[in-house]
Amino acid sequence: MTMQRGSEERRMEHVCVLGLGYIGLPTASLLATKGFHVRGVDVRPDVISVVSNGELHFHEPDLDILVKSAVGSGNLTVATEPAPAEIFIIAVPTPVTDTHAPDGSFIEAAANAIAPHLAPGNLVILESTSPVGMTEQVGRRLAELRPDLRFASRGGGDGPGADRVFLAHCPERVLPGRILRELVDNDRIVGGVDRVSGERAQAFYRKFVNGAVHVTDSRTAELCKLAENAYRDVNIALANELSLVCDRLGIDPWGLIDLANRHPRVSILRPGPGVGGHCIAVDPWFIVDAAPDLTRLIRTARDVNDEKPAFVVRKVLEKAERFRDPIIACLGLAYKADISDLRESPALEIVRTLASHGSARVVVVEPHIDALPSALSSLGVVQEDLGRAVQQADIIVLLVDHRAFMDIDRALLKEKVVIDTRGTWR
Ligand code: SAJ
Repeated sequence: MTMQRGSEERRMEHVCVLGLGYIGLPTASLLATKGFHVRGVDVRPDVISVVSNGELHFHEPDLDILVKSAVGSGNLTVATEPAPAEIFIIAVPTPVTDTHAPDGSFIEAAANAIAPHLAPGNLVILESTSPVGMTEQVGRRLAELRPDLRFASRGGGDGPGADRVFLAHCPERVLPGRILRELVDNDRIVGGVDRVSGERAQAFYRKFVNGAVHVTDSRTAELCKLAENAYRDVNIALANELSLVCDRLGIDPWGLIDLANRHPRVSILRPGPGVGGHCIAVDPWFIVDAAPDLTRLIRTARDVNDEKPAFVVRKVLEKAERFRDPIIACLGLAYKADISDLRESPALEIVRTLASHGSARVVVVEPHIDALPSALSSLGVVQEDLGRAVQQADIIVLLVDHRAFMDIDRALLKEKVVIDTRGTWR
């Protein structure tokens, strides 16, 4: 018995991680430093070449050190193709289509890629945020491609037998900017397609997670992740809606919310220029898509948050009317503070709309990126350092509360029109 458990543990040591992005790369690197042999896979050769040199293709605090040590130890190797392993982790993007339906094509491509390498007893874990039912769909796809194997299925045989391929959903929950800490410390939700799949996935996560690992079924785990992000979106929508009311009534929204939050059962988030990133601005749509007739609140929250950038643009243009050839300095492009990620960024949308309006010269300060995206440079937007941008600007729009903008000498702002969308300089 002991022998058997010992050999099982040894077999569990090879992990193949599909997708070396914000979740896959930290996960693969962490596992490699925790005694697993990890194959990291990405379809982009440029990502493979950067990571194989122990470097990063995006910014995340301290991740460079972890990746270097994982690659340097030889426990993390990277390639564009998967290899046989005991555990496969799928961590690829799940965007929404133009009609706000979930796009599972990257997950399907990952399933297609691992299918030839699967063997009885393997565990396939879907970490990508997924619409309800996706983990089972991955199982069905794999079963089509590998009719020679048995796959765990809901309501299927629940015996302990190691002869089938196990399937679980374990949604990632880490906050960009704090990924390494949260990867280890956060509780995890593990949803098995059947009971044994859940237990196997739980045993795996317990090897490197300090938080509790809660087991449920795959559909509950899928909806749980979506519910977490929808909760945050709805809360931010309340803050953003209050900020519009405050603007009309001449009240400081951040001060108001600070006071309201002194109530022991009130915890309103912060209003801002809108909600960005690849998670909160996207995932609530998966719930709406699953039950459009039941999700008025979630949908409205999405609309409220999506309309906030246009409100900011109107405010800026109103102020710009006072000047003949105004220069607008926009501080920050990322979707939130102290990161370089521009995905779904409201700041980017605001800068693009202001620049396309054509009535002002727009300069941008974004300390976390080297070059502006072509969507902005093609409109004549230029990047400046903070000092020069502030000095030449008539209007300063603070879009992201990067630490770099906090300690600006307030005297420099005195003669300027300042629009602070984050309440940073209050
Ligand atoms: N934002 C506000 N006001 C706030 C908080 C955030 O306007 O008070 C804005 C941010 O500026 C940003 C957007 O919301 O544009 C989203 O930022 P975020 O920090 O709330 O969340 P994400 O998208 O970076 O990460 C979220 C996290 N989910 C939750 O906190 C419930 C993270 O734990 C998830 O792992 C991640 O989504 C994901 O990958 O799903």
